[in-house]
Amino acid sequence: MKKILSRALSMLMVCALVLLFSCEEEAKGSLTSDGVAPDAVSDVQITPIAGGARVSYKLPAQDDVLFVRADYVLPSGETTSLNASLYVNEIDILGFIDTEKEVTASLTVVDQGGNESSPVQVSFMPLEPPVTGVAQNLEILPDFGGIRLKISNPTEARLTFTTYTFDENNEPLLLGSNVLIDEVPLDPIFFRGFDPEPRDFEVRVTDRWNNEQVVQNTVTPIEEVLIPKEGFSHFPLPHDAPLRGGGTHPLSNMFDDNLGTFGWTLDQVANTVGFDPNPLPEYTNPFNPGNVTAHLMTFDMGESAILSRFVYHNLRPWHGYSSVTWRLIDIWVTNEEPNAEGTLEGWTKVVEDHEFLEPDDHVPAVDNPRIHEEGLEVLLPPVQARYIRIALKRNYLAILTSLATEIEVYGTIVE
Ligand SMILES: [Ca+2]
Ligand SMILES: [Ca+2]
Repeated sequence: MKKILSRALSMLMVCALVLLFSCEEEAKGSLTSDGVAPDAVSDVQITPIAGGARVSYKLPAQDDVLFVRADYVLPSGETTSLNASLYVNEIDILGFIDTEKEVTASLTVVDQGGNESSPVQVSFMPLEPPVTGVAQNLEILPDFGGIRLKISNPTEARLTFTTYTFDENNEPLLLGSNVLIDEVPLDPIFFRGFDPEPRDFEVRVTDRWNNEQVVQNTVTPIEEVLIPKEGFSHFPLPHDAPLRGGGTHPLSNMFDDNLGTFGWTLDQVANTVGFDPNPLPEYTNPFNPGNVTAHLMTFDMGESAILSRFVYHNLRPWHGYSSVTWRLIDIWVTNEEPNAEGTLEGWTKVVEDHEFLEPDDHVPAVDNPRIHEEGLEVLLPPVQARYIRIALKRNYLAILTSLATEIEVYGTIVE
């Protein structure tokens, strides 16, 4: 790219010099047709690549050559062309899925006057395109209440994954569409809300040329239950956040199944109160600006479970993504009784820096009650645990304090 740019710049400088020295006729002359077609490309080399071929060639010697055009027909039947500037001597012809079918393209040299050389035909057998390999390796796996897609996309091609299930008449029902340009998805792709019964799912993988590969699987979703709140208890540990007002709003209010009651930890105001005086290394002293701090809150769920998700309900329907609504959290879990010193030894951090961010399409007046009533969800890895420890690192205020009306944890209880 740099090379092309610098060559383009030197061309510009030449043009500027030409104009400066009043060689206007020459400058103009190069923009009008000389009526003479350029010679064709020569020394054509074809290297099959994924989904097509790289075609390299030698440009003709004429001074007025502008670009090389490749013309070909895509598998969709669409006729297309691609231009390569005179600063490169190769062109990638892409968009093919069938590795058994020969592709033919023609290369034409075009000059500044629009005169075209005679075309040179090239043909090749494409190698397997990314969409094929990605579809072959894609797995539709059972997950809590649905499925999880396991995707790897080593070539980082831009691919679209459209997921369907089927209704009782076997008509496809769209579950969602995900575009992926990374090697692996940044966030796991889940589709949930199904009973634990065998069900057909289908993922259509398409590339930018609309080549499609279809993956199907019959999957039995894993049963997901709400871990009963009656079994929950606050499990205060050293280093956990102190309660505000001496406990007038105990953290047991966070699992009394009542959105009108809340647990409240002491405010951390202007770096003076509410902090752990002997902080854990994971959540260091906030009196040093820039250091991470957190409000730790620990709960015993009373049951050991394979975890699936955590849900948090904010204080007020109208708060939305503002005020004391949680913004940034870590979640730690352990299946064994936590160590009495309250350190994080023996705990596993299953969620790091989860941020509750307002979605782009969020309509506050409509969605704020939903945030309060339905809660904000965090997906958990399928780890077996009984104790859960939340580290609240930020809310939507400068004051760090936790006011939460309810929490829920889902998963499969291990008897
Ligand atoms: Ca010419
Ligand atoms: Ca409550």
